[in-house]
Amino acid sequence: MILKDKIQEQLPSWRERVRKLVKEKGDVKVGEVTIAQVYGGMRDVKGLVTDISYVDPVEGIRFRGYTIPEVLEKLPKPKGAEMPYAGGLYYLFLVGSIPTIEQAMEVESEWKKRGYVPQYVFEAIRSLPSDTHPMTLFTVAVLILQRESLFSKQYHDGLKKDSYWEPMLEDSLNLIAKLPEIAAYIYRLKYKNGDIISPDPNLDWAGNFAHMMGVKDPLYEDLSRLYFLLHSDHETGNVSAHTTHLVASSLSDIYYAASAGLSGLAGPLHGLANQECLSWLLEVRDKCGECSYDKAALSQFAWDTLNNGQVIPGYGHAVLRKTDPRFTAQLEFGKKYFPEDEIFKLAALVYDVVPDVLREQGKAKDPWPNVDAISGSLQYHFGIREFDFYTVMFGISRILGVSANAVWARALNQPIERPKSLTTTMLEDIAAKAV
Ligand code: CMX
Repeated sequence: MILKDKIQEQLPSWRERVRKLVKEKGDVKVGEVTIAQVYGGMRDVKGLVTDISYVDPVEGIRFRGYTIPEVLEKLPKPKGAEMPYAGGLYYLFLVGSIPTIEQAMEVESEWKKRGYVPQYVFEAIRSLPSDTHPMTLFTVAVLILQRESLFSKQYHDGLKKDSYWEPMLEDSLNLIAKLPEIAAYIYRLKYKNGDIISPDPNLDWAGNFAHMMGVKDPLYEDLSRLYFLLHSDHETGNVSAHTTHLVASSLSDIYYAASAGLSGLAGPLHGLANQECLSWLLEVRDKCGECSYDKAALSQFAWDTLNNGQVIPGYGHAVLRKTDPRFTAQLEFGKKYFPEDEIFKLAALVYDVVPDVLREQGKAKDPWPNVDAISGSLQYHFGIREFDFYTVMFGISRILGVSANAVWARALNQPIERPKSLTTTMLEDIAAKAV
């Protein structure tokens, strides 16, 4: 299998590189940790490593060294499409180089071979109360697939440590292959009277999701490709990625680890912000009517939100200090295809207004939009108006990134994670000694 062969080729030199660095330079300091960081969510503490993506505070994300516009330009695309195959992106994540179209298609066909979703997954989804949040349904589905884990079986059969990554890769491919069908099933069950659409074997992984969602406009296939690419990976310090990494570090398999990551993604300060953001836009429209296109009225609405003690969803970031390039890529998509769409226009106008408001308020370190500020308005345009579902789409995409990281973490035998806690008294003592 192409991904396994390509990783295998690189492994000896990667293992040697890491071994040498830790053995010869293991005592070199990477940074210092302050009391504010200990109490402040470990912001900026440099304590993780990944070679798959890097978030530069000013420039934004790079996947394997490539910016978002470069990735969009260079990755192979289906005929007639403007957005790349997710299979090519996964190849880039795992192998580190831009694939040829044949290589991207090999990953796509691996997913196709592994796409069968066992009946018990659908039964479990159906057995939960009908008002269960779609993220809960999705997370449960990923978790119960754990009985399929090859890693767990092989580990208990005595698999050697150096080979742990191989069933981790198999599990990751098996899981990813099933995600579009599971997610679309949840959508159609909850919101379309259970009128389920079967996968189309002729479509790529992301295009098939669009098809199974039941959106007739062919442009939605390209939006799905774009969406899954943009939300996939953002270093390993964010909540969903870090949770997945932490759980997998105890040698839990990818089903356990990714379902834990999805639970973190479901929080309103993380992935759920995309649904909150659209609710906020619709509230603006409903309360202001025509005046929602008036910058002064919009600015006042933003101030009202802040004065109520709420955050403006979709704005701010723990690492970024400029407009998120993932926001820009979606803004350009909307501008190109439906610039006059009512909600898209509003989201674009909010971008002109909210950064100034946040700057004036002076609290948020980053007043600029993040990936969530606009993604919902694009979905809304295509008729996906059930906000609760938006984070599920983020989850499909995020599993591409976290699983690729999990494969490499296991290939490099990264150990169980266990940072050290202190008490407040200890911190006070440290502070007293420092003055
Ligand atoms: N609106 C209002 N206030 C905001 C704000 C926003 N969009 N962003 C930050 N702030 C406030 C914080 O709440 C914090 O206030 P307190 O000091 O009263 O606690 C202050 O500004 C400083 O926060 P920060 O250091 O700039 O930001 P953090 O690193 O703590 O948090 C984030 C980052 C994303 C959680 C925050 O900007 C936020 O809540 N944004 C809105 C929710 C959102 O869009 N989340 C999605 C992020 C992307 C993703 O993970 O999907």
